[in-house]
Amino acid sequence: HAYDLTVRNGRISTDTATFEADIGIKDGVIVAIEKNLAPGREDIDAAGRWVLPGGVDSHVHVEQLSGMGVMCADDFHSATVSAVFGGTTTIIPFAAQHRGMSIPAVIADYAALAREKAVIDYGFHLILANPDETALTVDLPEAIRNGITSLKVYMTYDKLKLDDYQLLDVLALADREGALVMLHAENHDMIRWLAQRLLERGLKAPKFHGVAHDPLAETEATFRAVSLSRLLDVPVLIVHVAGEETVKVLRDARALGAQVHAESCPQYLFLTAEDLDQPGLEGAKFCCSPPPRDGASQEAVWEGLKDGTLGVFSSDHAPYRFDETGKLPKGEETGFKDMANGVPGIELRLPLLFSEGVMAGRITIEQFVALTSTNHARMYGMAPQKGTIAIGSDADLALWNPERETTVTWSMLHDNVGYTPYEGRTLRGWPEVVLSRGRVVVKDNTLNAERGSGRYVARGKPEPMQRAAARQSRGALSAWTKGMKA
Ligand code: DUC
Ligand code: ZN
Ligand code: ZN
Ligand code: ZN
Repeated sequence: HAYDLTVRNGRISTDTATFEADIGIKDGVIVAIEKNLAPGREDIDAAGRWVLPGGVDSHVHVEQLSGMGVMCADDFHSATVSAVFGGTTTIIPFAAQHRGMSIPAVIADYAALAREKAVIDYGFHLILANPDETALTVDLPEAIRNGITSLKVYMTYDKLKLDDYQLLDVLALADREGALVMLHAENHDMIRWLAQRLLERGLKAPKFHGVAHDPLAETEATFRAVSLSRLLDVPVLIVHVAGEETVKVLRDARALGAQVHAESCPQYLFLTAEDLDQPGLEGAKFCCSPPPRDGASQEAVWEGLKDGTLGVFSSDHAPYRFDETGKLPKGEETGFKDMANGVPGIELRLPLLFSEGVMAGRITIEQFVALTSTNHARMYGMAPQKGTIAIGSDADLALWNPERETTVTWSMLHDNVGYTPYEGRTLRGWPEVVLSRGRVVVKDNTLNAERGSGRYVARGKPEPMQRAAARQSRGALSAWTKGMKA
């Protein structure tokens, strides 16, 4: 047989086109896309199914300690199993430095955990908490050479926050080495000041998390991040965009020619601040940072996803159990300042957007592919190996049944969190068969993949950094600033 496997008679979509064809797979790679292929050693009939590139989730937290010292509920096994049941075939979790930890040791630790447990392919971003001389001159260049070509930095959280001077150091380094900087943009002192006033008044219920993290804290920090990026003409990516005004700031910045990219997540389309306002501590299940906002912000995020202001749609899966090991470290006494920030979403990211985006007519199927897969691969240096259906690309495919209706309940999911913020919603469309490098990993609601069968993907230069190099040779910066960046 010319093919190990064929996927026949499906309706294929990429980020730019939809067509009917068969797909031939050999040694885990797509080697043919045309009608009436010869049979393979095995054949899957995809008639009536939509054949899409497997999702790439470029923002997930796995086996990570939060800034507050709470351990994620998902390890590299449960997280990747949950991902693949939801149609995602590649994840980029974080290797998270906390202050005092050596960067090479952090990366080695996460790499060992993933190597042993992951069932789908993965890369890593580095979370950088301590941009000291060794980090900037030795450790980061080495990590970037090893395929960790993006790093996340924080503008808030006592234990992670970098000041603007440090952020400029990191941007200059990323520019030199060809890595993309991801920013958690919230104004630390605005949040701290508001939280202090709330706590002094005894207001500690989960809903006050949304009050302390005022939308302006996100908007201000985003504008500042944009300005730092423009000062040095270095690309940035703002993660987990929540608010209407923030989307406007980003759109205006892009219109000015700023190299500003941005991400949003399901929680900002499908949840609001009102979800945090519930009896007792129940609202903690919807607590993430930035918090979900209101209907106008949900609309703004939809618009941003449609017009390209928000280029990647990730889960920001941050799995904390609803007990003393996670969201409620102090039991009944837990206040909004004690709750781990983050919600699960690795399995439902694609089904939610498919149902409420594609089936509801808000976005096209090609936009869905771009937002959930192709744009991530390009943004983070994995294209064209990941994120598309093309000859030579990995055979990472999801076969969607567009008509299947599913009412979400946590017990059908495969994470370790114990709840889902999307309980009870009915979704249209589901990825019933999922392939990772030509292996049929999910079929008939059953997993077929060994622990550790996922592979590390050493990532190349992110596309924004490739474009930045070309643009700087055109001299967008003054000679003075250019010299200072070097
Ligand atoms: N930032 C994240 O990226 N995820 C969860 C919480 C946070 O602050
Ligand atoms: Zn497991
Ligand atoms: Zn963040
Ligand atoms: Zn996150």
